[in-house]
Amino acid sequence: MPTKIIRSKADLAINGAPPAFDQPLHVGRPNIGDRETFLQRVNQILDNQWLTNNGPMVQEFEQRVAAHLGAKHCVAMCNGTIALEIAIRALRLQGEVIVPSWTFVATAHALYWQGITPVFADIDPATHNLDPAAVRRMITPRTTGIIGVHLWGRAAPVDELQAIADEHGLRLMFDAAHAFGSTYKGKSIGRFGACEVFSFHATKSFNTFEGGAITTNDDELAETMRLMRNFGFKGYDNVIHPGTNGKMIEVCAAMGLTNLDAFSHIVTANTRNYHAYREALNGIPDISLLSFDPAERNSHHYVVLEVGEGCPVTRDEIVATLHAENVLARKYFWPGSHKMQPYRSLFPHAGLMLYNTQRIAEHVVILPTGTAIESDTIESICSIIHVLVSRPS
Ligand code: T4K
Repeated sequence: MPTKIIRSKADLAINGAPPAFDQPLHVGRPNIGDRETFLQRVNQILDNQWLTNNGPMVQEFEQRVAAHLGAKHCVAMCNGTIALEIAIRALRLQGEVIVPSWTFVATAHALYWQGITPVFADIDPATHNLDPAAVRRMITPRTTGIIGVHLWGRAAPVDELQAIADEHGLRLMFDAAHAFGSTYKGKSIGRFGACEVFSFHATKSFNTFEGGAITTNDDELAETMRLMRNFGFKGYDNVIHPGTNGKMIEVCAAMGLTNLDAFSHIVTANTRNYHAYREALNGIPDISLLSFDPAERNSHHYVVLEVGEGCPVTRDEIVATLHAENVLARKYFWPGSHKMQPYRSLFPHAGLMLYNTQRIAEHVVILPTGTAIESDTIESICSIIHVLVSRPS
């Protein structure tokens, strides 16, 4: 609940007034489904005495997620980053792989961690997703694959990227960490490329505490990834493949099953919040919410505000003002992966090819959303921004 009404600049905490919120308002408070149902499932796990290693909850979770997304296989994992690493290995990527810089740094790290060079391609400023023409420019004889990211839950240009991959004999996979519940041309994300990788981290609209999954329609690939996530074991004492420990535990699957039951409610709350922000921010010069194709589904997990050059205040002034009010807006994914280590040192000139990425990185703010955010909270956040950009009275 906001603690004050903000009518003038004197009411802003950055100017000495008390903050609008007693408690920090985070961008990604976890969405939690029915607590009783979750606790019943946890009791079941304890009664079963089966806590991990492909237990019954994980198997049920995989079946339900695969059915939900219309994918043939879902291989549940301990988190999205390990899932990316396993997918990258299973596809035998090596040398150079083209990725956006404008994503969470895990996309690039999952490659670099395995001795593969992430080559950053620029984005389309209208969608924040990979620009196919930029991808073409980054292909070299060492390129083996492309990882498209469905940023903010909007599908990457799947068909165009697939055409480039086919033309050059490259593998294509997707980082779908933001895209659970999203569609591309009306079909659920989770069925495209060689495979797609989800994150079910606590802050995602659909969470399993920590967790992730790879979905694919390729039987052989699914089998390889199942081996890889469990040290390469095929039955007792029989290791037939190199592997790691990427297993999802039973409690995480229980959380996932419970949140899957609640998923439509979560999406409804996020969509309502998105429209409330849109309406309340209307009329501010050169401030806009990133818009999405209404014909496609999106869980509106992120509320992405773009602060243009024509806005009377900068993005950083907005962030500082909101933080003073206890609204912990984030600058995801500033400054871009190419400016984070080790990439900044390895590729100091990468920015020359990343004009749109660098520009967007200076202008984006992510605002709080999720089931815990009420409409009066959104009104209060937006009134802070309105007052900040208003001329002195
Ligand atoms: N690819 C992409 C495109 C991704 O976005 C991500 C993860 C991955 C791959 C890798 O998937 P995972 O390996 O994570 O499954 C967060 C998340 O840790 C990360 O999962 C997510 N993307 C990224 C976008 O955001 P931080 O460093 O911003 O997290 P943190 O701790 O600052 O939390 C974010 C907000 O949520 C804060 O305002 C606090 C609040 N919060 C957080 C947690 C953990 C809560 O209210 N409760 C909680 O339990 O990275």
